[in-house]
Amino acid sequence: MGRLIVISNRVSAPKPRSAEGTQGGLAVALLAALQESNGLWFGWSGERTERFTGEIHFQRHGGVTTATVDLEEQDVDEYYNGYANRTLWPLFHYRIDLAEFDRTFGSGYERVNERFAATFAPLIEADDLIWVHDYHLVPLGQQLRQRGLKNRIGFFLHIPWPPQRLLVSLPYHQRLVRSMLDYDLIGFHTEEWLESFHHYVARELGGTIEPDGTIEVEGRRVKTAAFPIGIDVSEFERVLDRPDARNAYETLHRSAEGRKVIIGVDRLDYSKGLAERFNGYRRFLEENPDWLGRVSFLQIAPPTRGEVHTYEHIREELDALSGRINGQFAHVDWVPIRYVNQGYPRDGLSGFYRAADVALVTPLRDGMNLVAKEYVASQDPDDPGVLILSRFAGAAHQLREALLVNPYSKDEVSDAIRKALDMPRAERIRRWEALVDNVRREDVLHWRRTFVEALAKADNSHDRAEGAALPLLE
Ligand code: GDG
Repeated sequence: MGRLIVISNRVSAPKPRSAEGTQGGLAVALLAALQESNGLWFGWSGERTERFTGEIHFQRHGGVTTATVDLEEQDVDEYYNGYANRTLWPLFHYRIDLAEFDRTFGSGYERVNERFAATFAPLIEADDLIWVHDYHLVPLGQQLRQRGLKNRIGFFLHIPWPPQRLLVSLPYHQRLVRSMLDYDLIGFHTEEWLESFHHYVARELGGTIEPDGTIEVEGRRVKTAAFPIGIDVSEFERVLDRPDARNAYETLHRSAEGRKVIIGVDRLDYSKGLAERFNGYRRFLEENPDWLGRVSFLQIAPPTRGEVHTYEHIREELDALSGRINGQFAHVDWVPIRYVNQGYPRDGLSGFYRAADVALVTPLRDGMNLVAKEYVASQDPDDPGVLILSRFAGAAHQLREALLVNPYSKDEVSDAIRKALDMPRAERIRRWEALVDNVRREDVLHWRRTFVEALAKADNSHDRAEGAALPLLE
């Protein structure tokens, strides 16, 4: 087998040992795979340039080469802020009300995908395995084929795949999905997203689906499957012994002054259901006066993608809502919600998870949700906390022993909080053991290995001749 080539919107360069604790599990898993095969990681540098030149910045650390390009302001606006984050992200999270359809976004998206392909194709060798990531780069495989690449190319989607009836509201939806037929393997987190994809292929493209997940459209055969992502469990377990994790644990534990602690950790994004969660907690306080003063909810919500208007709106909404709840219930010596609008280093986060009796992970829709798994991995086996999880997170398919809730229902969230806070230790241990068993078994290495193995085995014997990409219909 040749090298592994990872292509994603942003590249996570290997960090020096001292900063390892700040590297995400996904990056760690991919970097380990890249190291093993002396591989390359391509993507956008995150920098803007006046004119796109295609100049590649190479960096080499610990056996991994990263290669990045700068993008023009207009590229960033149309491809990243536009089509990726204002069209595909909301639509794929079932928020058609927030999706913006603008033809300049679509053309900017295709232009950047072409630019990525043109820049990186010359660096790829014949036996390299290529793994493309996420909704920013859906048509990249097709662009690479058009440059004559016959390698095995796989695509993994980190967010949900929407139902066919929603997806058809995207102008040129067929053009987008047909571009995926140039991959050899397409992966999703769950059977649910896979099923929605199959449904679309059958209904809109007249394709057939074989029992092993191979789809066939107009003679093109592509293997499709679910590969649920996991976390780097051993890293999470190790972190808990580090000073920063211990300090964070102590700080939260001490500040709770004997009260129960509920935690939420989410990027500030409308898909995470934060307003609904706050309202669920408020309902809990209204219905359970015996808990007033005995519980404290810490919501950590670092802002992301600040340039997008919707994010300003959600920020204002949450500021107002947390203020109202505190205004309604707080005493001089107790606030019901601590809403923190900043990020924390990874080690600290683990300590916070460990100190919390309950985690509220209630996205309205989520491809997987790693926070749920991180919380489970950080618990004390003798006295574990309780996970309340949205049934609309991909993770709910694996974490069946969590308290599963409909995140839109204040009543269900309120009842689950009560149940979690009252749950006897024996039940907490029983549920946690089942959860952690899954989190350990299906960890991030398992995810990476199963995807790469499936890609290495994928059939790409059919003609991948130059220019043989399917014609675009629209
Ligand atoms: C996408 C999909 C899918 C959060 N706050 C801090 C912090 N985080 C870290 C968490 C976790 C990560 O960010 C968030 O991952 P999620 O999976 O929960 O959600 P998305 O960012 O939306 O990720 C998702 C994922 O891709 C992987 O495929 O699961 O469905 O939407 O790791 O810990 N990390 C630090 N400080 C913070 O304050 N250090």
